Formats: sequence, structure tokens, C-alpha cells
Amino acid sequence: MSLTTVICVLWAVSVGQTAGSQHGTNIIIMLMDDMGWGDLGVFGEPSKETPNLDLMAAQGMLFPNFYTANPLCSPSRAALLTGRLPVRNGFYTTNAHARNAYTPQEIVGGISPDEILLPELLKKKDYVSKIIGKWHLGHRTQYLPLKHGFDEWFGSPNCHFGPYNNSVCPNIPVYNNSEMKGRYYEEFEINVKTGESNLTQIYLKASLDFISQQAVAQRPFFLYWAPDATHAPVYASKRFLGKSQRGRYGDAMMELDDSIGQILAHLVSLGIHNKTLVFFTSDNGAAVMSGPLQSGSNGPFLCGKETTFEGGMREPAIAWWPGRIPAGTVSYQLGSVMDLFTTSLSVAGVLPPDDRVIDGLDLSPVLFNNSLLDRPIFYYRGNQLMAVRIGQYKAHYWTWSNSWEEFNKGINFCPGQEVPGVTTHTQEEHTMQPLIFHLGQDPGERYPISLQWMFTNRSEWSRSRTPTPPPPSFFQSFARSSSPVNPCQAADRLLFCAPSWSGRRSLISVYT
Ligand SMILES: *[C@@H]1O[C@H](CO)[C@@H](O)[C@H](O)[C@H]1NC(C)=O
Ligand SMILES: *[C@@H]1O[C@H](CO)[C@@H](O)[C@H](O)[C@H]1NC(C)=O
Ligand SMILES: *[C@@H]1O[C@H](CO)[C@@H](O)[C@H](O)[C@H]1NC(C)=O
Ligand SMILES: *[C@@H]1O[C@H](CO)[C@@H](O)[C@H](O)[C@H]1NC(C)=O
Ligand SMILES: *[C@@H]1O[C@H](CO)[C@@H](O)[C@H](O)[C@H]1NC(C)=O
Ligand SMILES: CC(=O)N[C@H]1CO[C@H](CO)[C@@H](O)[C@@H]1O
Repeated sequence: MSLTTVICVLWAVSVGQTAGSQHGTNIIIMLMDDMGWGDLGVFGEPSKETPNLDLMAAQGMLFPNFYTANPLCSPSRAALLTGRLPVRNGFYTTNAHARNAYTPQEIVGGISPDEILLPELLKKKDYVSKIIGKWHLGHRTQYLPLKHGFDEWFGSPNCHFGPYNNSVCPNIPVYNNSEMKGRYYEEFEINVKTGESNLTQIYLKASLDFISQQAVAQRPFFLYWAPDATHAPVYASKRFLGKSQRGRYGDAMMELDDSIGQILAHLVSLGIHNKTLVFFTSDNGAAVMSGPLQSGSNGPFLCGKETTFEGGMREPAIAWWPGRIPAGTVSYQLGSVMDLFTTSLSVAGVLPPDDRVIDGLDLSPVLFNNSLLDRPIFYYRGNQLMAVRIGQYKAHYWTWSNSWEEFNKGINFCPGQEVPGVTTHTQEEHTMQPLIFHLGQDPGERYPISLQWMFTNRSEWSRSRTPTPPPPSFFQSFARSSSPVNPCQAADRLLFCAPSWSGRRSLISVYT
């Protein structure tokens, strides 16, 4: 065999490996704003006005058990991009027990320079990263997306709150990269009266152009598509206004659904659909406190945005990658927005940072092999661990909707859904006797399970269960005490032991 032949063979092998591996895969994360689990036809929304999302689910994998890391925009987005819980990445409050970290436009802080964001890591494999739409991790120059790994940005540092009209509280700016192009309600019009705005069309065009450019350049890309039309005040362009059975919120939904259909069709027409992972989800539950004209639906779930009931935390989610993710599958995996960080790195062939705790799991075995990974879901408000889900069971250690003071002013996080002893207006601690629900049988969290039932059946339950140990790093991360506790056992004990069992440590002391 001549040297040339050897080189040719080696070359063929290495090319074959590159083509066969998933590295170089494009990644698109479509993150909606305040869209609820129940807003999609595929999850039962009665108007059936999301044909493109329903088709995306039919061609991909649907996740009915997918969660955010916090029921509010900024902490949720920070968790997605860092793969870390807000109590680790800094987007939490300590000065107001169980309040979420709200970031108005006057905010002076933002994402810490010590945090490593997904696009920074993807640079290792020459990805081009763009964010289109809402950022919400700080307004000042040092916190903006181009300082945190993104190569391009078209959008805004915040939601389209307003209109404002003074220099103390100006309208929120819209940027193209580092250049301010104008402001919401001014150069970027939103008519609050009619609900007309072309912003979703502008964000759609920006995404199609970016995808085309990277396809031509044959560079792998990461697109973080974060339009905000479903955040109050909701808007749609003229073609969609008045079209929905659901009113203006539905118009906004229909326009986003149409845009998603166009983005997926664009990938197909460019022939890159089979090397692009697209993941659709939302940042938190529907903002039901805004009333039916301005908010979406959380389906059968209790309450909404700002709360750690299912309506605040459970998100619609679909994964799409023709040829790689089996079409028409439903995964019962308990997933989290933080997993999008770890899964994207895995698909890109980049190792996650090893100098810090990462809370996200690599969902590759779920996406490509329909495996189920054993893991809990933690529900936080601020720095307060409110609840934990393990399997179908959810234990609330604290319950709270909002204060009497706020409630009496007409702000209601659970309109029409008060459940006595559950949707409490004072912060109620249940650490010694958690409120437990079986979410399979009672997704609306209305019927707490009798603890007596749990104790008498405990031994039977543990006999019948063969636990799969979760990745040790995941749990280690929650044990901050100097004497390591096995939090998996602690969680089991807390969920299934007698409340009179003394000497037990609460998850709160174990995990936070
Ligand atoms: C600003 O808004 C206030 C009320 O929100 C209004 O009274 C005032 O006239 C406005 N000023 C300008 C310059 O538009
Ligand atoms: C955005 O800025 C880039 C240069 O940074 C420029 O090439 C592009 O045309 C601009 N796009 C818009 C819509 O202004
Ligand atoms: C939206 O775009 C259309 C067509 O370019 C234009 O006629 C309309 O005035 C725009 N509407 C707003 C609210 O900017
Ligand atoms: C993607 O599909 C095209 C044909 O549409 C095919 O030529 C190519 O090999 C496929 N790529 C992968 C990674 O499956
Ligand atoms: C795929 O799933 C099967 C059974 O569901 C399991 O035995 C196998 O280990 C899994 N493979 C990978 C690579 O996860
Ligand atoms: C006391 C009690 O509630 N026992 C329950 C244990 O679980 C079985 C089903 O697995 C029930 O039938 C029992 O009522």
C-alpha cells in the first residue's frame, strides 16, 4: 500500500467519522415569553390555532413534564444560558423571602462576569451565536449579550413595557448588535390600543436572514430566538389581528406559530434540517394575573407566573431534529430549561465547565434513545426552595401565592383557582409535614395526599421500587453541608417518612 493510499484511507475514515457524528450540529432554542403549557393545540387548547407547533411535535418529541428553573423571566433565562439554578448564578433575592428576582429597566446589575454562558462555550467549536429578541439579564453595557458570548444581537434588553415618556424612565431600547436602533413605542411601534406591532415579523426576518447567512458560510450556528409578543401588552401584526378565537393573546400566538413554521420550513429548504436541533419552550407559566385578554393558558395546572404551583413552572416543550429524534414521540422525562445548556454542549461536542456546579442534565439519551433519566425538579422562589418533584410526587415545603396586601389591590396570581390551604396569601411553612400531590392523578394540585397513606405503604413502596441512582454530581451539588448527606435518600425520607420522625433534616437545610 502506497503512502498516498494510506493517507486517502485515513482521510476517508476521518471524514466518515465527522459526518457520522453529531458535532457541528446547529442549535436553535426558541424561548417564548409568558406562554403557557395550555396554549398549544397539541396540549389541548380548544381553538386549535397552533398547526405549526402541533406539526413540530408530530415530527419530533413532545415533553409534557418540562420545567423552568424559576417562574419569572430573568432568573429563568439566566438559568437556561448558564445551566445553573438562579441560587447559583445570582438571579435570586435574599432580602424578600420567596420574592422572585425582578429586573425592571432601572436595574443597575446584571449577569455576573463569573458566569459562563452557552454561546461562550460554543465558541470552542467555532459556532456563530445570535440572540434575537429579549435578553433580560441586565441593561448596562457590560451586561449586554455581545459581552457574554453572543456574536450578534437584534432585540432588546427587556420586555416591551411602556409606553413611557420621560427621560427618567425612557422607553426600552432596541439594538442591532451594539448599536441602538430606536426604542419600543417610538421607532419600533406598538399600538397599545389596537395591539398592532410588526415586531414578530421583524424578529422572524432577522432569524431567517441569520440562518441563510450561516448556511451559505457553512458555519455551525446557535440561534437563541426569544420574541416577546405573548408578554403583556400582547401584540400582533395586521395580518393576524382579530384572527383568533381567543382574542388578542391568541392573535399573538398565531403569529408566533406561523413564524415557527416558517423557520422550520426554511431549514428544510436549505437542506440543513437534519443537522439542526430545534428546541421550543417558554420562560415561565402564563401570566394569568394579567387577565384573559392579555394572558395565555396553563391548561389543567394551578395558578401561573410568579408561583411555584404547576401553572408557574411547567412549560410547553418540543424537540425537533428530523432523522435524529424519532418523530411523533412523547417523553415523560422530567426536564428543565437548564438541560438545554448541557444538551446543547453535548450535541456540539463541548464539555461543560468543570470548575462549578451545573444543574442541567444532558438529555441526549432521552432525545436519541427515548431513555428516562432519574432526577428531581426543584421549585424556587427567590432563594426559597418551595417544592420538589420526584417522579409523580410533588412535595410543597412552603406555599404562597401573593400577599394579602397585593391581593387586596386586585393582583391575583391564581384567579378563579383558590384552593384552601394551598394557594395561601401568607407564606405557610409545611417543612415538617409537606403538602404532597400526585401530579399524574391530580395535575391541578387540589387534593393533598393523606400522609397516613404514605406511611403505611412506605415499606411496600420501597420494596417495589428499584431506584436508579442519578448522576452523583447532580446531587453532590445540593449538599453544601460539610458532612456529605446523600440527598437522594434525604429526599426519599422527606417524601415518604413519618412527619414525627425526629432528627431528620429538611431539604431546605440540605439543599440550600
Ligand atoms: C407623559 O405622560 C403623562 C401621563 O402619563 C402625560 O400627562 C404627559 O402629558 C405626557 N407628556 C408628554 C410630553 O407626552
Ligand atoms: C446590523 O448591524 C450590522 C453591522 O453590525 C449591519 O451589517 C446590519 O446591516 C445591521 N442590520 C440592521 C437591520 O440594522
Ligand atoms: C407594519 O408594516 C406595515 C407594512 O410595512 C406598515 O404598513 C405598518 O404601518 C406597520 N405597522 C406598524 C405598527 O409599525
Ligand atoms: C441530510 O439530508 C441530505 C439530503 O436531504 C443528505 O444528503 C445528508 O447526507 C443528510 N445529512 C445527515 C447528517 O444526515
Ligand atoms: C437505550 O435504551 C435502552 C433501553 O431503553 C437501554 O438498554 C440502552 O442502554 C440505551 N442506550 C443508550 C446509549 O442510552
Ligand atoms: C392504609 C392504606 O391507605 N393502605 C393503602 C396502601 O396501598 C394500597 C394500594 O397499593 C391501598 O389499597 C391501601 O388502601
